[in-house]
Parts: sequence; structure tokens; C-alpha cells
Amino acid sequence: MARKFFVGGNWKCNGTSEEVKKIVSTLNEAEVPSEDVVEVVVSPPFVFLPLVKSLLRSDFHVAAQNCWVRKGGAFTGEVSAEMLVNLSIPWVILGHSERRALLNESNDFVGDKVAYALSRGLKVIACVGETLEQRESGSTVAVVAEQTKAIAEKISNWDNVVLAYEPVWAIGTGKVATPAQAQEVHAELRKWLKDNVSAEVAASTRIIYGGSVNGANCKELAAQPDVDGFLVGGASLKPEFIDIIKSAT
Ligand code: G2H
Repeated sequence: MARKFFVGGNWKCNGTSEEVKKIVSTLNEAEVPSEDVVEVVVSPPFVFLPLVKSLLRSDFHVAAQNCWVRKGGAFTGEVSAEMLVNLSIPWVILGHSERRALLNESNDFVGDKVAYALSRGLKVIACVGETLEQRESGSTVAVVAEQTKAIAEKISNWDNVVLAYEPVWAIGTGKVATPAQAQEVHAELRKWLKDNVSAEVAASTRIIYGGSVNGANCKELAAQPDVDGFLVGGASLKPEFIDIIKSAT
């Protein structure tokens, strides 16, 4: 089954309402391949989600950067999956390495979050990736397999999941994985899905790359057979995000 190219823009904890409006107007004016060719999803901070959703062109979609692991309630500072559904926010990013590292989100916790968000009808960009130390010790594949397993154990349907491989050493560092490094891990992840979930899920699940993707390096990465798109941080705040969307073709 053909996998539609996916480009996500993770704005992280950046922006004022003026800056957000400017980014959206750049996106709205851009000429990009049609929705049949590339799925574009941008992820502003929670507080800007309604604003971005109201202004953004209808062929692009929005994602939250996180949501609570269960039904909402007495969880100060959290935002529930139900709230996102209520605001018609279709996507959520879960398991980003910044949250895994800074907020101690474990593999199990991320698996629970993915399962709960899917159960509420959200689509999930689920992130996995190894640290530099883990790569240097030769445990990259074991680490990403373990992270993926913690998700796979808790879900039975992968239709609404995009898997984002984001090596921690490449995030925000300017040190992008080489196309060969990305392809190698993406192929291993696809093999893991085939061996542990099903051949159908392995063939249809989009595996996207994240970590210092920019307008200059996206083409070569996009040409790799198992790279089905990108999750873009820093460059998603700049006009070069358009070039990254265009790398779909
Ligand atoms: C990885 C990526 C977006 P950046 O975190 O998820 O960020 O492109 O800035 O490395």
C-alpha cells in the first residue's frame, strides 16, 4: 500500500500570537503539492491551537504537542485528549524525546498515552529515538525497538499512528542523521513492525524522520525508501518549511 508523505511542523515552546499569525500566513500563501500527495500537520503550543486552527488553510491540519494519559480531572496543568477532540484538533505528538528526557516520560507512560489518545479518536505522531551514548554503544535498534514495543503492546490498530524516528543527538543540534543512517533505522523499525505486529502494518505505517531537518538536507533524506516524511522543529518556524513540504515530490 502506498504511504502518503507526511510533514509535521513541531513549533515546540515558541512564538507569540503575532509570530504565529505570520507563520500561518506564509503557509497559507505557499504553493505546495496537493493533499493527495502530502499530508501537512503543524503543531503550535496549546494556547495557540484555536487561533492556528481558525486561520490555517483547510488542506493543512493541526496537532497538539502532548496530552494527558487518561480522562481529564484533577491534573493541574494538563490538557486531556477529550479537550483536543472537543476543539476538533485531529492530531497529537506523543513521546517526544524532550518530554521523555526533561519530564521523565517512560516507555510505558508513552505507550499508555498513545493508547488513550487513539481510543478517543485522535491521530498520533509517536516519537522514538536513541541518545548519542546509546548509538555509540551500538544499542540504537534495541532502544527504538523497546520504545516501539511499549506502544505496540497497548494498541491494536495502527491506522492512525505515524511513527517518528528522532535520534536525540540530531535534535536541534544541526547534526542531521545521514540519509543512510536514517534509512537503516527506518528499515529496522519497519522490520520490527513486520515481525511483531503484521506485514500489513509494516507496509502501511508511515515512519518519518526528525532531527535538524532543513530545506537543504530534506531532498536526499526524502529519497530514502523507508523515509515517509519528516517531523521538523526549528525549520518549521521558517519559510524553508515550504521547501521541506515540497520534498514530497
Ligand atoms: C526534533 C525536531 C522536531 P529539530 O525534535 O521534532 O526538532 O528539527 O529542531 O531538530
